[in-house]
Amino acid sequence: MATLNVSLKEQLSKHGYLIAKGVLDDRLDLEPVRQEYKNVLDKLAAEWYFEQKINATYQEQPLGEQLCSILRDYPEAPYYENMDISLTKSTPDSIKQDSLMHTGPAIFGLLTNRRLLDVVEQIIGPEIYSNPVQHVRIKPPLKTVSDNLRKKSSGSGLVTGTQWHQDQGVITSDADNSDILTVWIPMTKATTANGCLVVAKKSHNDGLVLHCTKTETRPQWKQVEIPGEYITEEKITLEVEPGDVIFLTKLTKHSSLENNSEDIRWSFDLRYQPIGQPTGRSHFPGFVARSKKNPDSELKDHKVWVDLWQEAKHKLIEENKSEYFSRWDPEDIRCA
Ligand SMILES: O=C(O)CCC(=O)C(=O)O
Ligand SMILES: [Fe+2]
Repeated sequence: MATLNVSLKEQLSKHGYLIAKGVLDDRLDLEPVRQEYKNVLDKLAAEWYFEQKINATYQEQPLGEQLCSILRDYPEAPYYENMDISLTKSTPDSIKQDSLMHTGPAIFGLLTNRRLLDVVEQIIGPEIYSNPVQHVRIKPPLKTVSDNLRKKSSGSGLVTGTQWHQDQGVITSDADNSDILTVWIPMTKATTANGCLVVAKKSHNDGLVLHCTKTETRPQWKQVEIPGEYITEEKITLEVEPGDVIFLTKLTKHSSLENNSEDIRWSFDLRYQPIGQPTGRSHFPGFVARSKKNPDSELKDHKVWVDLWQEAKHKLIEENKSEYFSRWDPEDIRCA
């Protein structure tokens, strides 16, 4: 066990990324999540059908097909905001009462999954905090994405490809010394054709590089982009299968390709860090996922997690705050 500990950590610190094969069990770990998301989309479809935005609920179709059918009728359907596991929105206003996100029990199950945390523990140790920077990315085939949906979601990387960035570049600088680990989980096969992750090999050794706000990017998005000339390293496409997990350091430069396939491409990205360090998203709630020192501090109750997000949302509404922030100056002359 001890040698394995050293080896995963060493591999990650050597290359800036790590693929752990077969960490999760399809039936036990991923299937409940798939079923939960099918219910989420069915519920959204029922609402949109009631509002006469779509011609049918397409409930009998599998999730990928159903999403494409919905987008055919309702090309701007904001499905990604309702399904994300964070407060995400498509308008530049503040978080509102009806701002939605998904916090179902299967997601809490994934965040606290024992098999996943066992591998995370090998990398960051046994005092594990779930960082609230977390997303679901269900990306329809690019050819089914309308111009409006593409523009509306542009920069979020939740609907179309993700621009080159370092994860440290999209958190607040108070967490620059936190050891945040990115954990990327495929729910469908991730291939070059359907928009898998691309990493720049050994790109994590030179600190944080310049990120620029893309002109096309609407100001509500915190997502920014590393200019092409800063990506000098070898680019590696990471094709993986459900059950595999990709780990990235907070400084690894990465992006994802467009989905040029015929079906959806679906992944989660979660973050973990040692307990007690700033998360870089202080207005969102994290929790103790595992603690060998103080097992009683571990969050076990899904309901409490849901309440934490509700409280965070109400606080943001009260303070009339937008979740938007960026550490990068949109006027930076180096970005011209
Ligand atoms: O899956 C993607 O498109 C991007 C994921 C990403 O940027 C991340 O996991 O940090
Ligand atoms: Fe990222």
